Amino acid sequence: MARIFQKAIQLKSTLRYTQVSSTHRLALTNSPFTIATSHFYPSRCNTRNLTTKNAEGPKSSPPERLPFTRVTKEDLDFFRSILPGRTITDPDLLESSNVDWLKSVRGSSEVLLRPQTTAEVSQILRYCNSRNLAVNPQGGNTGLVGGSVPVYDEIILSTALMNKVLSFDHVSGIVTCQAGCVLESLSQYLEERDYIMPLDLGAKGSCHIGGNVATNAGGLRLLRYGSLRGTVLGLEVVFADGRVLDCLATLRKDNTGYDLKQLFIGSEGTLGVITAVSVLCPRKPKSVNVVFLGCGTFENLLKTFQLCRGMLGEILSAFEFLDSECMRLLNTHLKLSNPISDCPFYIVIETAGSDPNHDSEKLHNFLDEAMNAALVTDGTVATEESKIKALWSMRERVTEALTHDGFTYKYDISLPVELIYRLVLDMRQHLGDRARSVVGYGHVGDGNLHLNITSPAKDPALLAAIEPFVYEWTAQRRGSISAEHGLGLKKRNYIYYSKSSQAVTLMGDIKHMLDPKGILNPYKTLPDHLT
Ligand code: FAD
Ligand code: 2HG
Ligand code: ZN
Repeated sequence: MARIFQKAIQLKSTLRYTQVSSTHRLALTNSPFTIATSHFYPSRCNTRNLTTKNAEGPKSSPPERLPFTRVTKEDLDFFRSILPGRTITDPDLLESSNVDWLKSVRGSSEVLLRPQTTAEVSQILRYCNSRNLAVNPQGGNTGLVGGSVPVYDEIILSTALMNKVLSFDHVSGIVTCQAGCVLESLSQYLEERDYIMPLDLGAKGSCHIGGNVATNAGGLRLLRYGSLRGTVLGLEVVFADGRVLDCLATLRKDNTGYDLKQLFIGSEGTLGVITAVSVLCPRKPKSVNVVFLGCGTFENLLKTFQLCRGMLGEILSAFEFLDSECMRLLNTHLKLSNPISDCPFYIVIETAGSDPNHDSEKLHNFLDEAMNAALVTDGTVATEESKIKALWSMRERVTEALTHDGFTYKYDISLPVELIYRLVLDMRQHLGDRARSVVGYGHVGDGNLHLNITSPAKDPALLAAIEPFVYEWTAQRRGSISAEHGLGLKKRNYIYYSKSSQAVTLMGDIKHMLDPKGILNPYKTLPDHLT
């Protein structure tokens, strides 16, 4: 490990090897962050694609409660009869399911259902549909757009007890499991069998595979293994009326008709409840290296990315970045110290391959080249698991650090990669000293920027300065206003910045066909006039 950098040091003295001494796991527990007393609602919208139906633009006021039935004692009796001991009505136990991870959105559900089987999910939905009771599907509740918690009194249907692995094929590496398997547990299960999940993200200790599929989560390995749209081979889904759609294929190739599972990947619980998933998993790499580098300019960071793709090729598994403002928040709020010297930008590169010598050589050649071209100014490398984790935490824990900085306005933007940091610079200039912090980090390899802006408290004037500026900036460059987190409650009315009115109308038609009463995750994903 050190050898790579020792050789590098001989070539360029500015780059040094630093020992990373400690590891940190993401704590998805209570943060001192204040819970907003009302929902967060977007205030404006571009009128670029608005039809006459919504010509006034999205409302800043909360959506009104739709006329769903309120849960009665008879309803509770029914739920208790099919889910004895798993029908939760104790307000203390319901508390954490009513509030999102960011503590920015709160619902007031009085019932949490914890089914264990697909048959139970089917019974619940058939009943709710017949009674016109609204339902909020919930996985690990780590979603960042307010989609995972009720808006009003929707019944929460949790997949927490649907956590069984159903089968694993050692030859193909295809795992089939229930939707409530926690991503990290699945990863451990697979690693014991010499495979890994194609997906990894900072919330892995809490998020469920069903929630990952429902949000089409991207994460840290998308650059290497592609999106869940490619690696999910099959799904089992329960419709709003209780019918079960069995698309739980375990085939890599199947062109018989429409690929229906794609409708549910990224549908955020609005079209059906995902109850089981089959996923194609890569082999566990025999050698993993993580490099943490410092860069003087974003231009050099992009050049490093290009060089890296060319020289590391098939062993490159992640290329992530954070700016110096993120580093400041990690230092201040989480007491994580910078493993290298201070720089405007930091890069986390991971390689994963099958031959340690071959990978070392490739990495070493790449680092030589990056230093000789003066693209990077400092760096450290890790091959040992605990040190790898410590370096990754510098990237994975930025979201957590932000929750300690104040009220956070989050933007998850997809753009041509050369433009991603320009938005951060323009936003800083646009806001002047009105924000506490304006930070940029994300998945460079995927052209995905996480722009986060904090203020001491919720600040409507600041929000009005950020939006619609951020959405217009993105739409003008044909970017996406939600690269990987989805639209949920918070972004639903901004969909027209990234999708044509024809596309949104078709989405509404599909929603109506699969869930005519609109009981599944109402007020989410689709704009108000289609929910
Ligand atoms: P939840 O939050 O419970 O739900 C999310 C949405 O999916 C909701 O609309 C819900 O109704 C729906 N849903 C959940 N389960 C089902 C189901 N079985 N059937 C139908 N609908 C369902 N996202 C990324 O894309 N990349 C990242 O790198 C990333 N990093 C994160 C890091 C942190 C620290 C945190 C807190 C979040 C991060 N996220 C990231 C956000 C992300 O969307 C998720 O964490 C994850 O995919 C959500 O899974 P979950 O089980 O928590 O779903
Ligand atoms: C990440 O990549 C997540 O770390 C979270 O997608 C991003 O908090 C965010 O803005
Ligand atoms: Zn992300």
